[in-house]
Amino acid sequence: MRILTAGESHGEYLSTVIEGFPKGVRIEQDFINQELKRRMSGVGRGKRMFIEDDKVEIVSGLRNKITLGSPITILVKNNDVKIFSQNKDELPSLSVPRPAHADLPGAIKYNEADIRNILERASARETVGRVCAGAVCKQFLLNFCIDIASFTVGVGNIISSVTPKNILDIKSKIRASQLNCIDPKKEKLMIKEIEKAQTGRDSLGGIAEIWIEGVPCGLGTFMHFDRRLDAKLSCYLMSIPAVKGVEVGLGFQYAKMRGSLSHDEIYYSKTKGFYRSTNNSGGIEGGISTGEPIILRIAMKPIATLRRPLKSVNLINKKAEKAQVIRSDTCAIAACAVIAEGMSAMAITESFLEKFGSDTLSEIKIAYRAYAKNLDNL
Ligand code: EPS
Repeated sequence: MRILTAGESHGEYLSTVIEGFPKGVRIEQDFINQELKRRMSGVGRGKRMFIEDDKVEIVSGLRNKITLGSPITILVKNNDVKIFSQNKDELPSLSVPRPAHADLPGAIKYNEADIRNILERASARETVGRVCAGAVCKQFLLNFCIDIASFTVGVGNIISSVTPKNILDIKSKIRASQLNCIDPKKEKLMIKEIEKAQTGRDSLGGIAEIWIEGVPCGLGTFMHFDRRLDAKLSCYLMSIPAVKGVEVGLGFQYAKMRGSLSHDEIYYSKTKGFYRSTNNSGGIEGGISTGEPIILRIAMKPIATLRRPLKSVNLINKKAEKAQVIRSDTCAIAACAVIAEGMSAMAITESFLEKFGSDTLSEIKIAYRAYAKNLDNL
């Protein structure tokens, strides 16, 4: 499976092409729209979210909602269109880069004096396409009872230590949250923190946790570095704009602990087969899924655009100037978590298809059942 996204932040459409996706999978457009709606929500999002009404048009790859095995093309129309492929556009050029954004390295790399030509593609608006692809993958995975959820762990230095029981628990708790959070007490403080940053014309990052349940033991492999499941997941999560850290299971905590106190001991029972009573590994050992829930964490840096701008230098005259102030979010960790779910769904689907084949859902189901039967007989 290959996934391509295209489109500029203020171009006419954002588009996604999914190639190599199995034939015979039912895809509900409403499911994708729901995921897009989740991506737009969360306290701290900017004014653009009130302008857009992200909804998909699926223009290839489906017949009567069922995938044909041909490339799937998904379009999302932008409401805030300012650059047109034909006519002269309405956007002013920008020449003072924002620290921490792609502005300066992008302008240098592409020998560009107008930062507008860099930021239009570097904008996190591109993640609309990823959420679309993720939502398609999620619907494939549900055929095998593989489900994905996420929650906000922290905003700035307000960190929740509440651990969910399972995905059902996460889903029921985030329903009432304005920040994709499972800890109502800490959520209040997180919202206050965002409001303070808003008043101070500042920005914030955060931490989110992603849970993936139902993955059988055996996805990914140590046989080659790029097929390790943890490597693939980390790569996909790290590719989300503003993500600067990824942890699998205990992650950085492992480094402070002894093996005797940190490794998941192995048990066996006739009903469960092999199992662990702890899951510090985050459900992946040796680059292979263990069958336990996969647990990942991402750290997002504060949004790069500040309304109280930082020091910068004008690209044209090289004089010191304050960075460009443009419309942006104050905090987007809740949205980032939804994007992370989508990226995780892509990575798991790729590894799943690698193991069980990729032509048709019915063939994949046969291969999966045969493998699952073997697991039961262990
Ligand atoms: C975003 C759309 C963008 C930004 C934001 C996220 O729209 P606009 O630039 O028109 O306000 O609000 O992008 C960034 C944070 C960024 O750094 O580029 C979106 O749809 O998620």
